[in-house]
Amino acid sequence: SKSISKVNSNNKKDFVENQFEYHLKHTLAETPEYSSIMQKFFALSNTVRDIIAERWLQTEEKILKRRELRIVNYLSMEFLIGRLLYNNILNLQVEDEIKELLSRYDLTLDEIALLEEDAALGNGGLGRLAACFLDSLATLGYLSYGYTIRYQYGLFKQEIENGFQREVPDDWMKNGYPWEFPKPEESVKVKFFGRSEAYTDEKGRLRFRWVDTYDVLAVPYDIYVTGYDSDIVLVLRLWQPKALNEFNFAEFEKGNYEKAVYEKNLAETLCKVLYPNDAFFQGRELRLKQEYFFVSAAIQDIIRRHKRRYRNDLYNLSSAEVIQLNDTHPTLAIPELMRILLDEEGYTWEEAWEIVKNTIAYTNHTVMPEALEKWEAPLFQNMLPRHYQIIEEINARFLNEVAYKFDGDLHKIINMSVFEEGNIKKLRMANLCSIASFSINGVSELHTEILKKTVLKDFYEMYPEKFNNKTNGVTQRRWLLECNPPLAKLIKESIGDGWITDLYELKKLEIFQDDPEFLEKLDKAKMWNKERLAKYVKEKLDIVIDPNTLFDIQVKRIHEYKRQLLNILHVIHLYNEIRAGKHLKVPRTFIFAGKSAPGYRMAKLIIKLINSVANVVNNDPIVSKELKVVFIPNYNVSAAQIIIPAANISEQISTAGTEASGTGNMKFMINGALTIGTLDGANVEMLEEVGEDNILIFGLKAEEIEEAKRKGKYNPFGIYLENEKIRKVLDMVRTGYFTPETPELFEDIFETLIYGKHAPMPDQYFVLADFDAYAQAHKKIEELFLNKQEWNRKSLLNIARSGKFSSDRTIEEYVRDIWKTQKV
Ligand code: DL6
Repeated sequence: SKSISKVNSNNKKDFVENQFEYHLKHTLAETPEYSSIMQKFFALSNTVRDIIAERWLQTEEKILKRRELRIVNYLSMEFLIGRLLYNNILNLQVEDEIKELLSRYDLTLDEIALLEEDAALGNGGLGRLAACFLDSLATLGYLSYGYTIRYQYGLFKQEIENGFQREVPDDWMKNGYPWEFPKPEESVKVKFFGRSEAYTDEKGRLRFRWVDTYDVLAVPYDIYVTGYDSDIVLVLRLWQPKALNEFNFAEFEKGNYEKAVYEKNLAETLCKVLYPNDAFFQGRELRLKQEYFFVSAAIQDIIRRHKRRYRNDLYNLSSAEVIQLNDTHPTLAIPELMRILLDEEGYTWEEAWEIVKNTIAYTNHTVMPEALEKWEAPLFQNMLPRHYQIIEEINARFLNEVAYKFDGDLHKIINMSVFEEGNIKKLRMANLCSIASFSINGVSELHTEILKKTVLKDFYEMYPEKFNNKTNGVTQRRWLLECNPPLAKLIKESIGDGWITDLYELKKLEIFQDDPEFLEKLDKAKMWNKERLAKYVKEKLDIVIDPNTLFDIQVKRIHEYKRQLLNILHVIHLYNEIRAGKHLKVPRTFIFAGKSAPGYRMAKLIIKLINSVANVVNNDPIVSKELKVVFIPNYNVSAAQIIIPAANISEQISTAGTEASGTGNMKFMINGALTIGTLDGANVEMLEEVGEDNILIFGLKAEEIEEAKRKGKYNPFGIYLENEKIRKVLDMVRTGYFTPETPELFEDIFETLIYGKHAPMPDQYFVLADFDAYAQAHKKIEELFLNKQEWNRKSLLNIARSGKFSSDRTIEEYVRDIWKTQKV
């Protein structure tokens, strides 16, 4: 259409109107009058997409011209990006024009935006962090690419049936997805299985080639990620597998029927589904295939791009490209880059290794042993024989260095080797990453310290200079500007809008801490959010919750270490108190949401327990007047955007030393909730920023937990016997008070806590040890909430002092210490 000219601030309105009509007519073949609201959603998305496409063309030009800029490549199995329409509209600053356009059709932007499926290409914190990083990279103006898989099914949708979690497939692309641009001409071939063959090249050198493989094509689908008021976009490249050969007649002729269709089946199954485990490693063959598939495609892509930018020279790869591994899931980038440099580009081992170890950087996101990736050697060697061989060589050379550096210390050699010997030999991916990366970082100060002292201790001794901390952050564009309109408006009116791209600007709000009028306005903004959430709960669950009660919220994946159990046991205790006539000083609504991995028995039982307690509490005519419990099903990014702004209290109560950082904690803080939390992950830094009067810290510290474990003296059974409140609560759980129809249902919870059933020790997450301190902290919350003005003051200080927790700050630190690049 003639309107596809460059959009600028003068012609935004016309551009938006013209393109919207153009897309209704020509893309969807519909008239404005007869088109459905869904068709209007697509027409609008296409309109926004037109602006984005223009930005991409500008960006691409810069990539080719500004050759001095190092490009950031963020490799991640997960990008939990959520909905994009409203986000893009805000970033491109066309909100007013679009609202005006829609009003002519009697539509609001809110109702249109709701039609978009959440792209749930991630499980939780790790995937959402990757999405926040893209937002910050684009906003700050760093040339970058995200690489992942185009999962056909995102993370399952959660339904709650009779209190139990039920998983429903998430067919997120069923209506089509407006934000991707297929780029089939940039497809690459990815190989599996086969064998490594030695040969002598024309110069008489020994070389290897990978032969007799099964191959699939990796087809890229690009999502251009916009930044706030930014001229550039970045590329989130999703790889889609496609069969190269639908049917292999040669194999069929030989009677190898399975082989004849193997490649087709491989392509079909590879990217069917995202593994739904958060912080838990399951050594499945398909998962390894997924990891290799997207990593191989990404590395080939980076090399192709680099050759285009530098006319075939790869020597300078590490100064032009940096590859950040989001946890160990993309570790295969290391042997894959080696393989290409050695086998396909003809570099020597020393040359290739020099390039690899200056290009790759590694972020660790967990110290939990069950989350660390360890692949069985036979499975690995069979699927990736050439990579296995390369890893053996990397390891052998590395162990020589270890022996030299530590005087042949056998313990060090055993601990640091990529290979863990045993009944089944295994490959430890964190070790390979630590060997091959030039940077190793944790995601909060505490976590990085724990890494240096425990999981990666020996690597820290060997390469202290590689270690650094990068405390996580979240993007204030989504987690304040987009999700909390009344608060964003209030802040803009009082201190301007500098905070949208510099969150430290919020500090200026401190001048209002003793201004009753301002605090009143802050309270009103919170009330708006609480009312919105109450409406949402009524619609989803048909439960009435009162926005005047204190909203106490714990939303995150359900995991024993995150201790939703501690929260619900405390709720039971409050129920007992009320029943005994000790009324709450402040009526309270406890809100939970989160998914459990489908195979995680204990987490699923905890969901059922929360729902069973909710059922009893909410239907008790006396108790329900002052206490309500709700479990909101299907927690995802969009639900979080409604839930988090409504919180008065944010529950961040993981066992100290287990949560690497947390990012939900930061989202709540930015939205004015007070945190009740342990000294774990980034809570420690939140305390430093906000001051101890404005946060409720309780419970054992990481070193106390460590020591209790080491000494083996922790005795939860003793606590159960001595502490009447706890005993009463646990006995109710154990004997079926909340599920009289199935009285034994929760016995396992009791036995895990008291006897260590299915666990390495009784109550391994120290729920009972922290119970009293937690209950005390909750008492303090009640007292504080009675003084509304004082509460609002603390809420304001939480907002004002949240500047550090912007992902913009995190990204600037990655740039300064690791990526060493510059803005466009
Ligand atoms: O760094 C992002 C996020 C942290 O905020 C959470 O504390 C941490 O649990 C999570 N880690 C994982 C580990 N997955 N693996 N492997 O999801 O990372």
